[in-house]
Amino acid sequence: MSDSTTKTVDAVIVGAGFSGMYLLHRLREMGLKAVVFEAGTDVGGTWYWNRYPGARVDVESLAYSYSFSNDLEQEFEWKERYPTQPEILKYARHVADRFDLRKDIVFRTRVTAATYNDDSRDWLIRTEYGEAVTARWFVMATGCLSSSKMPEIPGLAAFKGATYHTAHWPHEGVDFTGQRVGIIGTGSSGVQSIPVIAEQALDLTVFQRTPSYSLPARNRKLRPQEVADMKARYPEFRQEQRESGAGVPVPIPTRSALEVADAERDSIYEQAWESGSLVNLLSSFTDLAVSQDANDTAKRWIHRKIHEIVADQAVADDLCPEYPFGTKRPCLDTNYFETYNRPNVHLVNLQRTPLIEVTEKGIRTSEREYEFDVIVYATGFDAMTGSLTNVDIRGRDGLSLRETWRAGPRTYLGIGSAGFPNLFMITGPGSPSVLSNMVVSIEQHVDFVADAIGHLREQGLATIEPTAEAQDAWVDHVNEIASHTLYPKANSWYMGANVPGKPRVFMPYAGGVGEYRKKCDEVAAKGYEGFALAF
Ligand code: NA7
Repeated sequence: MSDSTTKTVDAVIVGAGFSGMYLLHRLREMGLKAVVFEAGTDVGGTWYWNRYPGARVDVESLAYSYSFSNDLEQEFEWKERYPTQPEILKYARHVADRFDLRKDIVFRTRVTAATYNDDSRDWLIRTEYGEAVTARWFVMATGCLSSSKMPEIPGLAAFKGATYHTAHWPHEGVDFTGQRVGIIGTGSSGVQSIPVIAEQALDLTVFQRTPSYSLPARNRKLRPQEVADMKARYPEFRQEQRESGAGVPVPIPTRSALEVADAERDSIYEQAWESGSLVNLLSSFTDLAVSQDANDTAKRWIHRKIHEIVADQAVADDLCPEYPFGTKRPCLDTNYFETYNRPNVHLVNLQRTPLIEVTEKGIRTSEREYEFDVIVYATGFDAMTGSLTNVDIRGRDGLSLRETWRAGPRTYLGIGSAGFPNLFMITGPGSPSVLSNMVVSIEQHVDFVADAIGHLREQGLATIEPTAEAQDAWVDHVNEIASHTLYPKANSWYMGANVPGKPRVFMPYAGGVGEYRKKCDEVAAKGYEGFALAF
């Protein structure tokens, strides 16, 4: 229930990452009063929290940036091909300053609950401090990788040394000099941080449950001419991004991996490997994502590369993934596999010797106890749904989002969920989200949501909510597309498989950014078809 002390705004946005910032800007331009709640002390979202050594984005800076302001595009000077976390954070802060966003962002404040009131058609949003705000529009701009996850092993609190999670890295950094370090996790955060930690630490032991496919980033300083060229053709490039499969324009493959001779196939993989672009490798052929035989060619080729780089062939064997290439998020690295040639780096294959517990002194596997000064958890996230279900969201008649999604997330377009009027998700499950350049998908969702709100206001309408039929059809469509791919074959966070007890459902939409945008545009053009709009 709201009371006289409850503040009222038009929109409450949760999260001041790339989504929340742009949405705040859009809504303000439309004349709405919006407030953003952000748990961190600054903007940046994922790039605020993930400060671990070596953290970088795996999409090129000139493509991983907002397109909504030509002035912003022209004035910001990216320094590196794949920017570091500090550079991306600098960009986010620049955007916040440039568009004067901070005045409507409440930092250090976590939203804990949100309840829809069917009479007033408003949401009542509560923060951890008991503060309450009512708003007609409630937007979860909480990101796909923001609810971090510790491993499910006994004794986590027993360890007497220092403990860090890559997603909650201390702002002042960590000095590993002279330290014996253990790291659990070899996803992107592990793959990026392991080479950097290894250079400093006395000794680094990597605990690997599943190996990652990883490609050398071939990062470098941007050349002034390429920056100038891109700035000159940004409008055209942005359009290509929007129409592409993953928000990164690449030539569309025309041939199956199985219809070319071995030597030619190898040379195509080699070129992609040398280019330092994941999308190039993923789109080498038409069928890597759908045919096991085609995918096996890429898998075998990458295995060969790993065996060429890693001197100890038994270690190389352990570093070779068995699941199909691309079905878990592949990584982009700098000297990852090379790091295993260092004498101070050791790999523990948890598939052979599983983790048993964390002890006072370190980590015990089924084989032995390892002693450390520091343990780093690079154990990832309760991805895509965690940050949504962590807030106690109650829709019509007290319907709980957490309960409704117990068997897996159900959305229409990854934007809304039936039973939750005026609740929007930015890059929610059921949208291309994590299978794409996030900034491209974020801008598309923010524009969709802002336009929908504008449409409702123009028409004097109060609520928008997916119909159950449209939602069921969309969920079926998302599943249908996934079922034609190899994605379900891996135990990935796309499938919820990294969180014990989480339902195994392929969460992102694998139909591609361009196709998805067309669908959303059609929905909007037909007066928000599939949504019920009401006075
Ligand atoms: P990821 O990719 O989810 O990686 C987490 C890693 O931690 C992965 O290797 C996991 O093994 C491992 N893990 C998680 N829980 C455990 C337990 N209980 N025991 C042993 N090992 C465990 O998260 P990241 O932060 O690296 O990257 C997230 C995304 O950020 C990335 O995909 C990019 O999009 C950017 P598993 O594979 O589950 O067997």
